[in-house]
Order: sequence, then structure tokens, then C-alpha cells
Amino acid sequence: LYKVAFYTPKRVELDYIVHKFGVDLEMIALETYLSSKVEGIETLVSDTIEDVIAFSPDLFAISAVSASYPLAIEIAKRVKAECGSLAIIGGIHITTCPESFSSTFELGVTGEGENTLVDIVNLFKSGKTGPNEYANIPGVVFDSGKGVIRTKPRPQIADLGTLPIPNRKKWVEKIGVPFLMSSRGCPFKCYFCSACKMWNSVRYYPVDHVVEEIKSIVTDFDPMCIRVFDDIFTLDKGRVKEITSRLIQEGLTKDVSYMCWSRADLIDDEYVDILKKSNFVNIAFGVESGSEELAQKMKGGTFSVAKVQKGIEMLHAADITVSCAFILGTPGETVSDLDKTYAFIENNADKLLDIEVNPMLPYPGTPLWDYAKGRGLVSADMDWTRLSDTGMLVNFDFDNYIYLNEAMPKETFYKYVEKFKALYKEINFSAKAAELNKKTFPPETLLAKLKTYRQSA
Ligand code: B12
Ligand code: SF4
Repeated sequence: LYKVAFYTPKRVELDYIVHKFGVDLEMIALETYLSSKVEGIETLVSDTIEDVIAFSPDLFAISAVSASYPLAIEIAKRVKAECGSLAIIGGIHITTCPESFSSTFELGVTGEGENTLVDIVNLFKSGKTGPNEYANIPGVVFDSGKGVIRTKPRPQIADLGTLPIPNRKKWVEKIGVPFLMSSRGCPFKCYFCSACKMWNSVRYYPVDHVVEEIKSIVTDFDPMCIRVFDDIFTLDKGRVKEITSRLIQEGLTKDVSYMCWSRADLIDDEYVDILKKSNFVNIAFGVESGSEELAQKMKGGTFSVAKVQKGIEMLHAADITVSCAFILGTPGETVSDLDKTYAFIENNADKLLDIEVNPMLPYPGTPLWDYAKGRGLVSADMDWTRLSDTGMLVNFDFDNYIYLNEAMPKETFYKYVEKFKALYKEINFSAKAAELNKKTFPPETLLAKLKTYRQSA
């Protein structure tokens, strides 16, 4: 049997977020697809590198976001040295920055991974390797010996309904908050966002597929809450109506609640009603800034802070909790903009379940990356750990942060970071937040996950 191991490295400061979600969905999704398409293989999905080494894979398949790319290289070197494996890398980082490809890996997979992985495993299984072979596989990047080569893009899967439901149960005993993706992609193009670069257009899983996936999660894990992790779940109201009425019909909203990301400019009274009836207990908005002008510059389209305010109020009135995410450190941001963001959070504190406050980071593939590159602050051979989001400001690493805003001295910005940190703690560590967290994230599964979670560095 040809052995394939799947692994997503996580940096240690991510403990706070990773333990809530645990399952590496991309790896489980890829493993399920590969196992359904290729015979004569044995697979492993693990979050523990010792398991991978004990398994001694022929092929080590790794996924990385930008900040974990150096860790991915280091771990791949170790697995190759100890097991003699071949190694490939996929995910957002290599997709948006293929020029940073490291020849530690035989291949990098850009964009959608399912069919490219099948081609690669079939090639390797037949004992073939080398640039001449790699050049025939769409959607890869490799080192030809004379430089890094990208092959033509892999066509995206037209019908996501042809994908099997990820086999979570095979790899995970308990999950804190299970999540699923009911679509791939986002039609908006926010200035700082790399997520929308992953897929370009939006494709939806068929309603049946979404309901079946939720059913399988409920059967296998009996969760308190399921998170629909689409970039924007509420894009198409008709489709959300269909999904939620099916969930109600199938009895999947009585003992389980839901959370999703939305965009404030998409929420209206009818939407609130639909979400309420189907037991959505928490909706998250990316607000980014309390300053109308800056938020508009960052998000474009029909977005406005006033609409967020209205959305928060409508959801709050319906007793649906709201989470909001903000970004500090946008180029051009002024003290007055930061004051407006602070005031926005403070004024809504009683209506917000929690907030995310992230420092602005120039991810590859975004207009912001181009801006930072133009100023010589980032490059394809940079220290990628500098794109770590440093724990929602809580562990903000001033020394390592790439400060982008020429309109404000660094020292002023850092004072504001401290101010926002205090507000973040006040809201997120409140009794109200603890209460909902208890209802949403079963504490015993968190503990179980933390016990099994190991930092692999
Ligand atoms: C869900 C999610 C999470 C969950 C992950 C839960 C889990 N363990 O699976 C949680 C909340 C824990 C999380 C954490 C973080 N995330 Co996150 N996350 C996402 C999100 C919304 C969806 C990812 C997903 O599961 N997609 C579904 C799968 C099927 O798709 P996929 O991951 O893209 O994988 C496909 C291809 O990329 C490819 N592929 C991927 N890996 C591999 C590997 C191989 C070998 C192959 C062949 C193919 C392949 O094949 C897959 C199927 O086609 C994305 C945004 C987005 N829409 O992509 C952000 C995103 C990936 N996260 C991001 C970030 C920054 C983080 C964090 C650092 C903290 C944070 N700010 O959220 C940590 C880092 C975690 C880590 N891995 O180190 C950024 C990455 C930006 C960048 N360039 O680095 C994104 C793009 C969002 C954003 N802010 O722009 N995240
Ligand atoms: S930030 Fe959200 S709305 Fe904007 S492009 Fe990215 S995923 Fe879409």
C-alpha cells in the first residue's frame, strides 16, 4: 500500500484558537476525496508529528497559511530525513505566493487541491518523479533545477456536489465546535483580504449536500453548535432560506445551534427572521473600522458602518448575539479613525458577544501586499513568521510587526494597541461571553482536545 500522511502545522501561539476547532478540515476533505478516487493507498490525518513519523509515509502532504510556512518547511525536512518520504505543500500561502516555493517540497499545489492531489498520488505511486513529469500536471509549482516553474491553472470543480462529505469521524473523536464550508469563495474584494484570492468566484455546495453534511456532523458528534465557516454565508438569501427550512424540517435546529459570518450590508428584517427561526445564535461581521471613510476604502461596494450599526441592532433585538472583527494599522489610518473604531466598540459593548481586533497584515495576493512590497517591507523571501496575527493583539509582538501606516508614528499606534487590548479583554472575558461560550463550546471537549493537542515545532 502507498502511504499518504496529511498534516497542518500550527504555531504555538495559536493554541487559543486552534483548540476550539481542532479538525483540519482541508486535510480531512482531501483525505476523503483521495480515498474515494485512488486504490491501494493507506492514509493518516493527524495533528501530531510523532504520529506521522511513526506512520512513515511515502508521501507527506502538508498545508500552510503564510505565518506557518517556515514551520511547514522545517517539519517537511524532518519527515523527509526520518522517513525518506516525498513531500508536497498546498493551501493559501503557496497559492497566493508560489514564487516563495521551497525545493524542500517535490511540488506545491496551487488553488483547489482535490484533483491535483489525485494526479500527484497516481504519479508517485507509479514510481515516477521529476520535472518532466511535473510539467504535465495542471495547478502545481516546482523547482525545475533552473528555476521555479508554474504549470497552467487547474480548472475548478464545476459541481461541488460531486465532492464526498469529509470523513471527520474517521480522524476525530470529539470536536469543540465543528464547522463546515457550504460554499467556496467570496465575490467581494476587500483591500486586505487573501481569502477571496483562494477561489476567485463563488461556488455553492448543493443544498442537499449541505444538509447531509450537517446531519453527519450531528450524528457523529452531537455538537451544541455548528459553525458555517463560509467567507459570507448570507450571500444568497433564497439559498439560505432553502437550507434553513430543510434544517428545520429535518429536526436539525432543535438541539443544535448555528453560527456564521455575514456582511452587514446583506442583513435585513427578513434575514433576521430566517436566522432566528433556524437557531442561528451568533452572527459575525467584519467591520474593520468605525470610521465610515476608512471602512469604505477597505471594503468597498455598498458597505457602510451605519449598516453594521443597523445590523447589530436588528440582531440584538431578535436576541441573536453578534461578533465583530476590526483591523488596526491600515495605511492612512488617523488618530481620529482609531478613536471612531474605539467609540464604535464601546457604544455597542452591551450588544456584542465578542470582538476580534487584528493588526493589519499584508498577506500575499492582496492590494495591501503590493503596497507593502512597493515600500520594500515584504518580499517572496521574507521572514513569514512576521505575518503571524499574534493572537488578536493579546500577545502582540511589537518587535516583529510590519507597521504599514505612514500617517501615524509607530509609538502612537502602539499606545492605541494597548488601549484596544484592554477593551478586547473587557468584552471578551466578560461574564456574558463566558456564559455563551459555555453554551456553545462544550468545556469537556475542549479539554479533551487540548490534552491531545501537541505543538510540533
Ligand atoms: C476555517 C478557517 C480556520 C479554522 C481552521 C480550522 C481547521 N483546523 O481546519 C481556524 C479558525 C482554526 C483558523 C485558524 C487560522 N487561520 Co484561518 N481560515 C479558515 C478559512 C475560513 C477556511 C479554511 C478552510 O477550511 N477551507 C476549506 C478547505 C477545504 O479549503 P482550503 O483550506 O483552502 O484547502 C483547499 C486548497 O487550499 C487545497 N489545499 C490546502 N492545503 C493543501 C495541502 C495539500 C497537500 C494539497 C494537495 C492541497 C491543499 O486543497 C483544499 C481543497 O481544495 C480560511 C478562509 C478561506 N475561505 O479560505 C481562513 C484562512 C486560511 N485563515 C487565515 C489565518 C491567518 C488563520 C490564522 C493564522 C489565525 C486567524 N487569523 O484566523 C490561524 C492559522 C491556522 C493554521 N493552520 O496555522 C488566513 C490565511 C491568510 C494567509 N495568507 O496566511 C485565511 C485565508 C483567512 C484570512 N484571514 O484571510 N482558520
Ligand atoms: S474580507 Fe470577507 S467580504 Fe471581504 S473579500 Fe474577504 S472574505 Fe470577502
